Amino acid sequence: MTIHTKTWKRALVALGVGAALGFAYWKLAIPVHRVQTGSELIMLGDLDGDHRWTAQDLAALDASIESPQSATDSVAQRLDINQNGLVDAEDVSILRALVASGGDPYTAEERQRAAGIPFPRPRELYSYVSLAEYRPRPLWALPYAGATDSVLTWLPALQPSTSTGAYVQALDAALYAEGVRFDQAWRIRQPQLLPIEREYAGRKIARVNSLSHPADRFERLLALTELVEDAETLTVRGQPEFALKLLVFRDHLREILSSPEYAAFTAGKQDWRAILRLASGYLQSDLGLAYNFETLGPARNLTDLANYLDRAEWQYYKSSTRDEDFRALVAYAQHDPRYLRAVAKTSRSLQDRGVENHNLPMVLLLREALRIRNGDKKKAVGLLDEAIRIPYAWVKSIPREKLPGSLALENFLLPGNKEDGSDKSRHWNVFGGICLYKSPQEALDLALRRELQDLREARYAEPAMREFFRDMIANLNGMYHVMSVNPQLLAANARPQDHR
Ligand SMILES: [Ca+2]
Ligand SMILES: [Ca+2]
Ligand SMILES: [Ca+2]
Repeated sequence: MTIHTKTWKRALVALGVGAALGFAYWKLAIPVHRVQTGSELIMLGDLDGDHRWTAQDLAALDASIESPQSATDSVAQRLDINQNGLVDAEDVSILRALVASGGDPYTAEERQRAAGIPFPRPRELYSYVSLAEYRPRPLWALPYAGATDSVLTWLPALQPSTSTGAYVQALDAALYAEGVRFDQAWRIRQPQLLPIEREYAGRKIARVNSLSHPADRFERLLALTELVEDAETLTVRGQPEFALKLLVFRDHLREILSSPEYAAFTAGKQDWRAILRLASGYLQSDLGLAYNFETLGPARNLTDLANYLDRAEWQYYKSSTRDEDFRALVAYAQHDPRYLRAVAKTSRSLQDRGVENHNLPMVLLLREALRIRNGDKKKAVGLLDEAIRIPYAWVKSIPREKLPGSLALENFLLPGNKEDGSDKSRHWNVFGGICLYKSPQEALDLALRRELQDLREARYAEPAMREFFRDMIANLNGMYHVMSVNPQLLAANARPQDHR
């Protein structure tokens, strides 16, 4: 070995060691490379985003006060200056003080101190917000001019909240914000409703108003949330009449479950054929369809609902779902306060015969899926179908008897009662999807054949009969909602508003 080669070898080793040390230094000692920051700094109260507090911000505030729901989520977040989850009177007085001091937080602080009012330190007017986490919109808690003549008779008596500390306070704050939200949507939609929509809405509003017992707050909030979703997203205008008739048929299926004939069937005094004849009678009278359940055959390929769809098209819409779409939907389902309240409405086993608890959370999930997939219904249905299949292994790690009394068994995030699996949610979505890919008539036919097959396999026993009706109710809800939902409805109908 020559000296020359040795030198080369030493140099190489030195270079290697140097590179390793350099890499280690870069990796360990320079923090900026070690932590990925997933947050941004926002300037609270800067509603127009020009990094100053000026009269422009007050103008944006006034526009929000005029029409609270019209403010974007981002503006609502920056309006919550005291960061208590509410857009409240204190936020407004802080912003006014800042603007009155020429946008100088030090001057504002000095003046407020002199007047004996605690004021945020300038540094407190900035906040880091995580980009990865779901951030709920702060609740509206400022006086609302429309309250005085609202169809919600109890709204004027409800004071805007100042705190969400206690459970009851949180419910009241949510009720007030949801009430304001409904009132605004109602004023836009109400003049253009079709007679049948007006009748449904009238019944629901009467129910919300009647839930006046203090212990009924939760019920009232959910009934109100349902009304908000109806007013903001549902219309049968321009749709086949068939869609609305599906709701009438659904209501009749609920009636069958609570009928004397059904009670007689449960007691073993009535034949299963008689019960199914009640259902085929309503199919005839509500929808003009002739069905004989005693001779109705199964649909082909019953094992997988996706077989009913154009496979290539269905796969395209499902596989175009990106990982961040899933993450966004799951984050919503885990953290959105409206969804969490809706999905928390469950019953003990066998206590929700009419499947009243299931629909609202599905409506909210579909709306969020539509938002994530830019309003494309087929993509939204594909995203939901994939998401519903995500197994939540940790649910299985909790002993069954220790789980809350009621939840959709395999999937904590999904709605349903203790007896309901994720199937109801999947069918709600997929039969809705079939309405889009094929037609509501074909979706109904497939649903009937599918559920009848389950019933036949169980030899028409009562529990299977009950599930036949309950599954059909969930399917019909999905079909109606997937067809009728239009999240752009308010924007399309909005006109300059007058609250008085
Ligand atoms: Ca500004
Ligand atoms: Ca606040
Ligand atoms: Ca079934």
